[in-house]
Amino acid sequence: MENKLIILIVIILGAIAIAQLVRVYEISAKLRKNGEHEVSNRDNRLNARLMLGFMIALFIGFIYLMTTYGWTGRGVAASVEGEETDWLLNLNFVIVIMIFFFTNFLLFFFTFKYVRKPGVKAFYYPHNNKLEMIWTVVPAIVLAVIIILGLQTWNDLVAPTGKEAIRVELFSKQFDWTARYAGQDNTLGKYDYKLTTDNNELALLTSNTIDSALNNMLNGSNGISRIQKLLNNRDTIFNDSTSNALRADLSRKERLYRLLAQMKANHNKKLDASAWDDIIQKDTLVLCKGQQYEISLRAKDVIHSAFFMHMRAQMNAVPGMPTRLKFTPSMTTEEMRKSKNNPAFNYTLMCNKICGGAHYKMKMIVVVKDKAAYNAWMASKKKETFKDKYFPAPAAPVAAAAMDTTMTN
Ligand SMILES: [Cu+2]
Repeated sequence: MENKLIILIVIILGAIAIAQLVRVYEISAKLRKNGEHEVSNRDNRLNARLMLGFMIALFIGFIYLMTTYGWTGRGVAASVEGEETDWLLNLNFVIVIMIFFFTNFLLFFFTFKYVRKPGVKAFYYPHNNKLEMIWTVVPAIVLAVIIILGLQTWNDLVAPTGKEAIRVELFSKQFDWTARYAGQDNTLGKYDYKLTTDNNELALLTSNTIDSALNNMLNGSNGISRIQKLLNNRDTIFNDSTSNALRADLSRKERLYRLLAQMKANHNKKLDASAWDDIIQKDTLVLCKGQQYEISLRAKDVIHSAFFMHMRAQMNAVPGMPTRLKFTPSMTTEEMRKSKNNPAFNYTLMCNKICGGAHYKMKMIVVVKDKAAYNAWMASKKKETFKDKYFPAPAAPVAAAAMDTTMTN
């Protein structure tokens, strides 16, 4: 606090000092009886040389930063697709840096070279078609090349993956990620938000989860039966706002109940298997080197964005709008640790959309293993499928908190 005050005072005093200096200069110019617009030859030449000096300092500083912080400061890409993206970004950097040097050289060198000289009149040169043509056509071509290459890379990145890609879903909510592997059949089970219950956080769609959601809606602690009972109880008198709220809640739940009943009627039991074998994984996302992944993104509440910085992959997770991204890890965590000379390094998945108060800590550790280690890890998860986790639960999985989360969606 005190530091800030001192800094503020210094800034204010500095501004006053500059204003005073300008005043002094103006008065002294008046005393010398020439206007301040008449700059002496000596001043002009000094300024011209300073321009040149500034240019050299700017270029040296730029090159120093580029070499110290490593070209673009990104480090190596950790995915096959990321290398492509990096190549494109590097190309853009090369173009931008060339233009940076060229235009700044012209700006400062010309101010130096064409400094005002006594007796020399400025050359009047209003128009040149050829020049106009050059500085229109050349940037147009360069931009076209950048855009076409960019579109190609983008199309590659969002093109559907083949069967060999492993399907993983990332479920995002304030403020964490949950990964769901497609399991043995490599097909992600379907889901519907209305099926959200305590032991089915990802709202996966199976015959059992529909039954359980129906049961919950009817007999849950805040279910339809209880609200009806409350409203019909003649011993209790509610004020208007309470009874209106109860009635609104009841009609919403009845509507949801009808939708769930419809879902049950239309449900194809054959779909159950694709959901049962899914593996739900919190905290750590484990991936296999050299294996392509198709990552589907889902958001429960607000827009999040899955950002795999080292894989150069990012995609928004939007409520109600399925999105996906794909990449193939090309370096294991161990290899990256060695290359960075940092034994504590870990890949991370971070949320890159400011999604609320704890956005900054919405992340997941990503571990890339080689094939053997990955397969061993997968094998260890075999008994942790959605089915394994769902069925040890009590037969009627109704919990007080479940109702609330279901209903506020
Ligand atoms: Cu987020």
